[in-house]
Parts: sequence; structure tokens; C-alpha cells
Amino acid sequence: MAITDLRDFLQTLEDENELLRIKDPIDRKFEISGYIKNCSDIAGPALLFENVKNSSVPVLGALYNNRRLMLKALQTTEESAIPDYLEALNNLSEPILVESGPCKEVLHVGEKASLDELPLPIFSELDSGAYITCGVAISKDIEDGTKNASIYRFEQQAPRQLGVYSPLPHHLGIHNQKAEAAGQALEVAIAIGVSPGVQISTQWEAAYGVDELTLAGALQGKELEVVKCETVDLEVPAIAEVIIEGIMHPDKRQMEGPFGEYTGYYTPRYEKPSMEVTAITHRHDPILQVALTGIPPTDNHVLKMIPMEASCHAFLRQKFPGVQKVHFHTSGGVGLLGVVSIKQCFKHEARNVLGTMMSAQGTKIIIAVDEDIDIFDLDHVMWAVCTRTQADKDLMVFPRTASFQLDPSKPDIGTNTAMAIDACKPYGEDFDEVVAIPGIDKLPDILKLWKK
Ligand SMILES: Cc1cc2nc3c(=O)[nH]c(=O)nc-3n(C[C@H](O)[C@H](O)[C@H](O)COP(=O)(O)O)c2cc1C
Ligand SMILES: [Mn+2]
Repeated sequence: MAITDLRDFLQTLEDENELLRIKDPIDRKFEISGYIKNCSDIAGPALLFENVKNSSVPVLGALYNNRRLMLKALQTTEESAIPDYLEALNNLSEPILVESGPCKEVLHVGEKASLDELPLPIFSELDSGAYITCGVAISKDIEDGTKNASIYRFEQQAPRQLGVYSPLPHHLGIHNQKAEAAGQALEVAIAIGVSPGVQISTQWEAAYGVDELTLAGALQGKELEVVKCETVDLEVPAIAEVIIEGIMHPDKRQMEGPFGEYTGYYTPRYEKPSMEVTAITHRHDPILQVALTGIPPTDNHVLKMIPMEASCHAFLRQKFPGVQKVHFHTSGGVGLLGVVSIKQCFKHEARNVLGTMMSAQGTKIIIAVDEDIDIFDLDHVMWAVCTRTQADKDLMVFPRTASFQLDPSKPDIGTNTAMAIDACKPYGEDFDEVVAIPGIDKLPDILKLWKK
């Protein structure tokens, strides 16, 4: 079944007891984020805050707080997640332009548009203000018209002004850099409350010039329909809860931040581009979707996981037939810690895989394990590290490599020392036998027995 509307996904979750409605009055300052944090820490359900103080707009959070919910959003299983995602990448389709859609039910243009209509949360203690954290920002290259769609944070700076954080080489940053060089304003539209397929498509690390929304149709199971914006020359998903349109004026800078980021640390306050809101359109009764960002695990981490794993898996498999599974753990903010399982086909295959993974994704800590290890279970992974490695031969250090910008331990911006651990048994050599209990997989599920 296709899921083209976020509301259909919420209904599915509710039917499966995966949606919790919070009816108590909730403060948008720290309470929404606090609930989401507690819920994420126990891999809980999605949360719908129906009674946000001083607002009639309900807030949806924790929608992607764990992998179980992400698999439901992709309508897949753990075994099929990566093949299904790669299959979708082979079935890209241009969105279809339609006349109108639910995002146009209410229109506020110009002075009438106000961000104060939305109960934007304040997430973490030192955050400079309220943020949009789950909006899909759509913009175009002013020279060749190629499109981009990705998630970036937006700080509410005034009723009609947003701070924009899209550092280079992220594509909105490039769009804005090009527009500024030409002395032009850049048009931007932010879509909030879109289908899971649209949301997840934005985390595809598509090359510059490739529109991420061409993946949304295959992910949601039906072509994506888009409508024209009111005040900018852009197209946005027709089924969305809220659309914010605006322009980034060239060379306009405003202080932005601090903001608690996905590494679990604050990023500093400094001058960044900002966007003037020119219109807000929404459903009659919009739901505001938010994503927590901060100490893992959060929606921010889980959203990136499967797209990164699929790209990495496809890349490694081109060269290394022994690669089985790849997983980026939330504890590494997803980008900093990767585990790969390998059924080695030749001596030292694991080591070449590790080096390739370090260079392909800029991963800081990478661990290779044999195929008998459950790469999703860090306890099991560390058992392999403890019992199958010797530091003098299995630890590889790659000093000063290009890596993630926000790692607080970095010596300077974009630099990191990467570390790889070959926790595979040596290829072709005898190794002590792993303890096993015959028939264990045929015994009843203890959790089910216990709950009865
Ligand atoms: C919830 C969430 C929030 C994000 N916030 C930002 C952000 O504020 N700035 C940013 O540059 N990337 C942010 N990202 C990461 C980008 O969306 C991601 O790296 C994307 O692939 C970049 O796309 P691009 O290459 O088209 O720029 C966020 C991701 C998620 C899931
Ligand atoms: Mn892009």
C-alpha cells in the first residue's frame, strides 16, 4: 500500500499501538523535547501532543525515534530494507505537477504570514530560540535550474524571519553561495509534515544537481504530486501539513545558534544567512511535525541510517564480494561509528573494506566483524573486538583525514583521525571454536511466555 500522506502513516501506527496521544497541557519550551527524549531512550512510540499550551496546533514528534518505526515508514523489514532502498534508487521518477492539494487549504501571503502561528519548540537548554528541525527545504540552482530537497534546521528569528544553517558543501549552502555571487535572492520553500517517503528521500546523499524528490515516489509507492508555490517559483509536495515560502537576500547575515546538534553537543553562535518568509500555506487543521536533535538516539540519527547504509553497502559490494551487512550506530551520531560484517573471500579483505569505508563515508571509527556477529548489537560487536583482535596487528589508524565538521574532538574543522578495527578471525587460519547450544533457535520466545 502506498503512503502518500503523513496522516495515513499515523493511522497505521495508531492501529499498531505505535502512536501515543499526549493530552496533558505541554509547554513548547523543553517539554516537547523532554517527552521525545525520554521516549527515544526507550525506543518508544511516536508522540502526538494534542494540547500544546497557547496553541491550537498539535505537534507530532519521535516519529522516527527508532529503527522499528523507520522500517514501518518504509513498509519493509530488516532483511529487505537495504535491497528495497536500492531498488527504489533504480526507479527514480519526476514528481507530477498538479493544480492544488491539501497544503493549499489555508493561504497567508506577505504580511499575513506569521511563524507565530506554529508552536515551534525550544529543544535544548542553551538553544538560542525555537527551531524548525523537520522541514524539507526545496530550492534551485539559479544557473541551470537543477533542484535540491533536504532537511536543514531553521531558527525562528522574527515572525517572518528564519536563520538558515546549511554549511558548504551542503546543497542549499551552494545554491545560496551561487545566488549571492550573482547578487540575486535565493527562493526557498520548506515543507513540513510530508509523507515518510518524501522525508526519507532527503537523506539520500545525491550528487549536486540531482533532485532528491525523484526518489520519493518509489519510496512511498506512488508518484509524488507537487504544486506550485504562491510567492516563489518552486514546487512543493501537494500533500503536506505546512509550507513556508521565502527568500534569502544576498549577503544578509544574522547571528544564529547555539543549537544542540546531533553529536550531542552545542554548535556555536555566529553569523549565518537568513530567510524572509513571504507566505505560509497549510491544511485547515495542520499538524506540526518536529524532530529531536541532540544526544543519540534521536529522529535525526534514525532518519539518516538506512540511506547511508544502503549507499555504503552498494559501494563496498562493487569491489568486495564478502561484505554482508553495514550499520551506522546512533551512538556515533550515525556518521562517526560504522560496523561492517564480512564473510571474507580472500586474505585481508576486511582491512581493505575498512580503508574503503573510511574514505567513502568519512567514518571515524569503523569495525569489521565476521558474519556470525549481530552488527546491530554493540555488545556482540565488542565481544568480537575483545576476543578476535590484538591491538598491535588489528588496529589501523588513519591520521588527519577529511571527516565530519561537528565532531567536538576534531583538531580543526573537517579534520579527524580515523580508526579501524579488524575484528574478523584471521582468514584461512585455525581459531578456537565458538560455544553453541544445539536447537536453541527452535525454543519458544521467552518474552512472549513472560508477557502471557
Ligand atoms: C532531522 C535532521 C536535521 C538536519 N539538520 C541539518 C542542518 O541543520 N544543516 C545541515 O547542513 N544538515 C542537516 N541535516 C543533514 C542533511 O539533511 C543531510 O546531510 C542531507 O543529505 C544534505 O543534503 P544536501 O547534500 O542536498 O545538502 C539534518 C538531517 C536530519 C535528518
Ligand atoms: Mn542534494
